[in-house]
Amino acid sequence: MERVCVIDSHTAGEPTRLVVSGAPALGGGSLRERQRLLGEHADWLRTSLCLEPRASEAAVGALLCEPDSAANDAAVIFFNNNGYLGMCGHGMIGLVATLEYMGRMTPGRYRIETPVGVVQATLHGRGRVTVANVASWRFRKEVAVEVEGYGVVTGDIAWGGNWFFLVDDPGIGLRKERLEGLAGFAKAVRRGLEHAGIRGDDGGEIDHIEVLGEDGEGADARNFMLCPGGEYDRSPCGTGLSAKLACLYEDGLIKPGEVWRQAGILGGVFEGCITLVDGKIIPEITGVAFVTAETELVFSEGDPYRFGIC
Ligand code: PYC
Repeated sequence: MERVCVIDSHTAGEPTRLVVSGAPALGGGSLRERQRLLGEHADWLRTSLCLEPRASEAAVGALLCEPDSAANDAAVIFFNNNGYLGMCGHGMIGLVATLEYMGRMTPGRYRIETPVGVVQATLHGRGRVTVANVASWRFRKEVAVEVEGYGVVTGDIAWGGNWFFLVDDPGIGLRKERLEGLAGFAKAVRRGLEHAGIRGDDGGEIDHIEVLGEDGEGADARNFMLCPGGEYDRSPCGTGLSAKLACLYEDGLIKPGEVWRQAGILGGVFEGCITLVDGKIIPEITGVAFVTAETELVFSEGDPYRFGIC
């Protein structure tokens, strides 16, 4: 087994682990095809990077790839402890900040492919990045779902590069001291959605649950985000903020260009606004990432957990 080198960063506390060497060859197919090959034939990369004993289960892995189109600068596949992501906002900020750290990007604007579309990332310098995300929209408003222990709960279903169910805090308290209660509620909501067969408009699973409320510390709102693998997002979640911005715009609560400051459960803030392009909502998310480690993963012969505790 080859050694794999990674560079770690965090964006508002949420880790991103960029593979810089040792990744398996995925051939020259489309990015979606390469994502499929990675999942089917080389999932060891994801499990080794994102699971114990090498990682915190909150880690999002990023594999930098050649773009499908010469019009784009790069392509990336994101993955986590559970599987593969369409897009990842904090991860995109982490990727660009890491490429700056490596001397491979200087301030400017870059077009980066993801399996769900092209995003534009603007590196401002010193790890500060604005991501103009894929088009985002609200699919359904005020969807009622039966949630065990909470009765009927209503929320919106929106796309921000992943599928989200956005629901108000039922009174648990959006504070990190309440993580257990928030996670319990969000997991119950997810089970309720699954049980009721409620999905996104493409039949996609709604695998991110965003619990929202007031911030109380100066931001416009605070969230708790349950990720697909049962972990919570330490950051305000870029794709979740995109989904929220789409809902705010559709409710007439923000105008194009108006800044919305979204705090995550640890208090880190992303700034977001929207622009309209051909009538579509394009969220722009700004945050900062910091590089934390350069690591070489070793796959020791005989180690039963060399590909992670699966
Ligand atoms: O920032 O979009 C995001 C994200 C998705 C999952 C974890 N972070």
